[in-house]
Amino acid sequence: MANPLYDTLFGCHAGRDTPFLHLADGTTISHDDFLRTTAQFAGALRHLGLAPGDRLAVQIAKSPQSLAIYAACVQSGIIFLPLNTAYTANELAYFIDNSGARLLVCDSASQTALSPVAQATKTILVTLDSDGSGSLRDLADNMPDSFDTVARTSDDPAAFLYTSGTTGRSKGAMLSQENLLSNARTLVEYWHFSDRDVLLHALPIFHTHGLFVATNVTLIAGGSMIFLPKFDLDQIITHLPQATTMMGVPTFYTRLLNDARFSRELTQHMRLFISGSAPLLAETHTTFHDRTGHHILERYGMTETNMNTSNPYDGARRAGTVGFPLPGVEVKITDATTGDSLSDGTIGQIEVRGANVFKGYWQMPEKTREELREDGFFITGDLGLVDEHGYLQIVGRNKDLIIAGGYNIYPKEIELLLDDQPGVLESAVVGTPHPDFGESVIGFLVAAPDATPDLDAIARAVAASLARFKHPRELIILAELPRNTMGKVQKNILRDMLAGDK
Ligand code: MLC
Ligand code: AMP
Repeated sequence: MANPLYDTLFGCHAGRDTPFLHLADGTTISHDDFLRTTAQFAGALRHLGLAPGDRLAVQIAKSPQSLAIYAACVQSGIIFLPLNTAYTANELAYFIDNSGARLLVCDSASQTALSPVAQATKTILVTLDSDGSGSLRDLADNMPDSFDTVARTSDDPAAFLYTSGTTGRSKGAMLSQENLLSNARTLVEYWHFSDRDVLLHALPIFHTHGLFVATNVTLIAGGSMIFLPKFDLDQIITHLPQATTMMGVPTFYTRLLNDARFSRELTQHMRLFISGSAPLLAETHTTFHDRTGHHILERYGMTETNMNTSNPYDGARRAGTVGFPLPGVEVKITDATTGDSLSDGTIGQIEVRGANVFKGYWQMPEKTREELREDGFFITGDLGLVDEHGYLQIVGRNKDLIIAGGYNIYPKEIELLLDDQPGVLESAVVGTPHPDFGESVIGFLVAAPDATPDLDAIARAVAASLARFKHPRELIILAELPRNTMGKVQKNILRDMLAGDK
């Protein structure tokens, strides 16, 4: 094949007038219409001077057009770099600079804020709004609705997804065509997807879950998606009767369970509910089954690896577990110090290997070496064990990470900013249980000698710099941070303090 990812996801649908996207307003976009739009965008990107291997960054609202930009990148060999719409201009500056993106596509509302970033990095800036208008669309309108697909090999990079690290510096995970393709093919089979499936899609498309799992799986299966701009309870309830499957983060399921309209009748026709990106409480799994008769299928993945393990489609879906290694994926539990494999039932670090595992971090060979072993095993940073039934259980993390509503938040990034604020000597950021988001962010501060930190001013500084979902929901001043004999901050004590407050 000339371009395996394009041919398998998109090209094979050429000429099909079957529905691909069902929109909230009742209109439908066919596979063929979607491909024509894709070709026009690919033409526009070439017209702007982008060549295969260039990076294209997008920070735009979810829409059929924004999905077509992804397809256009695949068709023209451009590396797709989607960014969370909540990121501030300050956060974006780093991603653009680090990736060397040639083009940035943004909403017209953020054009003024992002112009200086684009100028400083010599990046071309174009707009595309959720209603489909914008300077990129204007350009695309003048392009032919067919495009000669650029040849690529399976090893060529298809996307960079940025993921933060324990040092506070984000790393661009390089995902090849093969990484994406092998995983999506496996998932189609494992979860029994077919062209009869209609996936209720309310996830963002700037992360692995909404883009590479939900979208790629639907495309390979030849099915369609009810493509909602975001998670909205009323919209989900309205559209569920037309869907056969849904994928979501645990917050989706707890919110649905909190709504009396979410009943057995409403979900009776559904084939499958899938959860991932954060731990699904065993209690949510059980309550969901009691209410609907469905066992949510929980799976485990990450940005660097796509999906690693999954509960079975036909066998028992066990609450509190993430199931078995997917076909073609090896999972082992190792001792964090020696790297030796541990026996079943013993907690250790989770390592994975397979065609799904990424190629490394963009221009960070040392970081890559720290996490990706020479033999191909990737050290996930998650801690787990294989239980007596052979199912993988994730029991904790070896990395300092908070997951809120399926978004990863690295405390270090927030601590570095808090430490810089006037009147602050040092800080520590921890996650605390939250009924809706799973976890939420709390900041602890120690005042500099004879200083009184201005908490309002600090909150304003945080707001200017970091996406809203990373903001500490509370800032607490302490006389000192609890430390062990090695001088390491004992975050477990801080978390216990918060638990004691309740
Ligand atoms: C929004 N807010 C959040 C938040 N999302 N706060 C913490 N964590 C989040 N995830 C804040 C907003 O800033 C706002 O704050 C308030 O909550 C309400 O905002 P909203 O826009 O109305 O929120 P809502 O639309 O309800 O979004 C919540 C959500 C959304 C859970 C539906 O975050 C979501 O779709 N999450 C999915 C993330 C995802 O796809 N992760 C996959 C990563 S891939 P205020 O105070 O201003 O009101 C991965 C690999 C794998 O992990 O295995 O899949
Ligand atoms: P990300 O970097 O956003 O891809 O997040 C990946 C992380 O999400 C993993 O390393 C896990 O810590 C977590 N994760 C994903 N799926 C699950 C799950 N089903 N249960 C628990 N944690 C999960």
